[in-house]
Amino acid sequence: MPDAGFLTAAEAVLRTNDLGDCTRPSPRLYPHQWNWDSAFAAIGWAYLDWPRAVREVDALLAGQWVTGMLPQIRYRPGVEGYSPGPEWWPHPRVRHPGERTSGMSQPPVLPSAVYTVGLLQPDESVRRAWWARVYEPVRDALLYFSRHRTAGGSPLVAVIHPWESGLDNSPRWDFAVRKGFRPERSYTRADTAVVDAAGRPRRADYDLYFYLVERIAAFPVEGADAVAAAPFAVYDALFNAIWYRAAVDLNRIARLIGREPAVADAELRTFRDAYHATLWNEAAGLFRDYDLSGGAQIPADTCAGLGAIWGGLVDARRADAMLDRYEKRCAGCRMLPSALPDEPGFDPARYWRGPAWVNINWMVARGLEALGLRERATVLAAETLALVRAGGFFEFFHAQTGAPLGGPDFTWSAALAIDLVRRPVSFIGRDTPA
Ligand code: 2M8
Repeated sequence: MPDAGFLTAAEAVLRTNDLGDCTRPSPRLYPHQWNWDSAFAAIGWAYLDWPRAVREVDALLAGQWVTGMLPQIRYRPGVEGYSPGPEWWPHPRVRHPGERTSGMSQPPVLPSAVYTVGLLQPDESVRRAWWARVYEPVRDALLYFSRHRTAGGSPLVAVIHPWESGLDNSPRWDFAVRKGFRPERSYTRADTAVVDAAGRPRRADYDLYFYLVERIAAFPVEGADAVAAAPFAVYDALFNAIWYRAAVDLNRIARLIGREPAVADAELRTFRDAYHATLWNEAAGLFRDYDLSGGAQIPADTCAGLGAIWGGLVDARRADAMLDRYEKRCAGCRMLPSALPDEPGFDPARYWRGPAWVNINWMVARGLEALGLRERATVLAAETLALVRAGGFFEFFHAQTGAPLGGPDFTWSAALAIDLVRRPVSFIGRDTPA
């Protein structure tokens, strides 16, 4: 498909999912507003209709909690067909009464998205005024994690539900599924009525998900003691890399609007040191996740280990070597499989256990670009666009055949494809405002 037709098709996906102020991830599968999906959506909207990108961010912030937490899901009133619905979260501590949300968060992509969306506004005064308006709530959302989700003196942020990681059924979380937790109440799944169950998490995964929902709804996991005692508490390598990149991007905004840095340089250095000391695995040549209850790294290699490239937590040499090694281990795969085929638990067609995802590719490609690894970034961006051009704007793609899988008309697949076409990776430097 030539670019014009491709961009028109991508725009049609965003318009299909446009609910006025927010964009649902996919028509029937995900009918509410999701946190990192909306951040990616805002980047796509910024090319089509800049004020609409601003509305996307405002809608996401409308669900913010008094603690600063930005929820994983902001429920749309009266919309059914997703489980768990708002009835599983009876006491959302929202800033704006009447908002219904879930009680956990998701990877903090928003600050980086706000930075990018701002840069796509050509009028500097409009850009700066918008950044100044959203700066504080966006900063609160990021700092929520340092204030409430750390333990044992480490600055790394603990994720307390697989859904918070965004990579729900990643083989990294199998150790927790194996513990056999089950919720007290029975639950009904809605997802497998909409898409093929072979591409979704299994029943045992969902038992863990609902068990944790019940727990978190009853006792929020906030503060060092609660984090340390939580049934699921991990330092996710991708989530923490996204946090770091978000802090750096927020500091860039702060500088451009004349505010103090959101996170001081010394704190960033401490965070970076802890990230390397806790999560680097020399034998794998990759970062791994860390289980707080087991007090050890989780022995599973996945795309999350490449998150440091997006985060800017590694230099070009290290990034090059990490990717080289990753690619060698997935011969015969379409890039980037979300889990490695030589690992137990790999499944080329099941959600976050193998298939390639546009958002992961996009983050790694943009990270490579920022490190000056333009050739690698260009190859990955081209592979990503090739998957979408051939298969359509689906949720994910079979790790080996590239066949489109999961939900159709998927928002972030379209939004980030627009970004890759409109701002090719080779144009590094163009995003730096004068
Ligand atoms: C998936 O997660 C939701 C729960 O949050 C689900 O399976 O119902 C994940 O892929 C997540 O990363 C994504 O944000 C969400 C909506 O696209 O779907």
